[in-house]
Amino acid sequence: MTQPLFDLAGARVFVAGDRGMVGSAIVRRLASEKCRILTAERDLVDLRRQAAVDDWFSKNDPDVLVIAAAKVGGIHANNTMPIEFLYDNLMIEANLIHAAAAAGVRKLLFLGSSCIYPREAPQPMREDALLTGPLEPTNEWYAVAKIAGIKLVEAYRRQNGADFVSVMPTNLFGPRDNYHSKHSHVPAALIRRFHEAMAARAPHVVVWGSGAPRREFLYVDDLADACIFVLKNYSGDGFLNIGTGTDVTIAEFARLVATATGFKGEIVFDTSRPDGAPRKLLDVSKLHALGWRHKTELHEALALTYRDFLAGGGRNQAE
Ligand code: GFB
Repeated sequence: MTQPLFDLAGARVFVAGDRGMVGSAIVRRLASEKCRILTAERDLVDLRRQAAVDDWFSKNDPDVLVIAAAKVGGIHANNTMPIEFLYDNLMIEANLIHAAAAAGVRKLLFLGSSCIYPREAPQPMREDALLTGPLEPTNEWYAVAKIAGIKLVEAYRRQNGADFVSVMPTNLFGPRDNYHSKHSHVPAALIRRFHEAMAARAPHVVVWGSGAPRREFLYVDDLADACIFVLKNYSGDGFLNIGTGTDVTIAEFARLVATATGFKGEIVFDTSRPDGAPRKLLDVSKLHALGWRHKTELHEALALTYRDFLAGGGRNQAE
C-alpha cells in the first residue's frame, strides 16, 4: 500500500458535530484508524461563540479538525429559518477554522454541500462552477454560509500555507438521520411517511413537489469513508465533490423507498410544495481520479437506513 500524504496514526482528531448524521458516521469510520477521536459536548461548548471554541482548543490541543457541525435541514427548514441557516453556519465554521489556525492544527477538513452551486449550473456540476451564477432561492442562506466557509479555508491556505481542504458532499442519508416531520431531507421524510402509511394501511402516500427534480444520493458511511480518504491523500488547493455520479428523479426515489418499506399503495404528488433545484448531480471525476469510489448502491443504502430507523437509530422519529 502506498504511503498516505497525511498520517492519521497517533493524531488527535477533533470531529466537530459528532452527534449528527455525518459526524457520527465519521467517528464510526475513524474507529478503524489508529488515531485518538476528540469530541466537544454540545451543551458545554457553543460552537457559535469564538471564546468557547478557543477555550476548547487550548484545553484539548487537536492535530486534525473535521468540521461536520452545521445547522442543516431539508427544503422546508431551509426556506423558513434563514437566520439559523445563515448566522449559525457562518459562526460555527468561522470560529472553528480560525481557532484551528491559531492552535496550529495540522490538517483541517471542511464539509460544504452541493447546494453551493448555481441553480442552473451545467450538469454534472464541476468544482469550477462555483460562483458562476445565481443560487437556488430555497437554500441560498445555507449556500452562502457554506461558500463563505470554502473561501475561508482557501484564504488560510493561501495566506498562511495551512493544510486546510474542503469537500462538497451530495445529498446524504443513513443512520442517525433527522426524521423530524417538517425539517427532514427527502430520504428521511419518505422513509418515515411510507413506514407510517404501511402501519396505518393507508391507500396512498403524499410526496412533495412534482416528482420531476433529480437528486444524487450518497450513503453517509460512504461519505465518511471518502472524508478519511481525502484527509489522508489530498492536499490540493481546490475543493473536491463527493458523490456517486448518478442521480434519480424524486418520483423514482419515492418508488425505491416504497420498495424498501414494503408499501404497495399509490404515490400522490403535492405540487403546492416547492421542487427546489431542478437537478443537483455532481461531477465526481476529480475524486475518482484520486482513487475513491462509493461502495453502497442506493437500494442497499435505503434498506440499511430503514433497518436503522426500525431499530430507533434515527433522530426525532416522533416529532
Ligand atoms: O431533501 P430535500 O429537502 O432537499 O428535497 P434539496 C429534495 C427534493 O425532494 C425536493 C422533494 O424536490 C423536494 O420537493 N420532496 C418530496 C421532499 N417529498 C419531500 C418531503 O417529504 N420532504 C422533503 N424535505 N423533500 C436541500 C437544501 O435541498 O439539500 C439544503 O435545502 C442541503 O440546503 C440539502 O443542501 C443537501 O435537495 O432540495
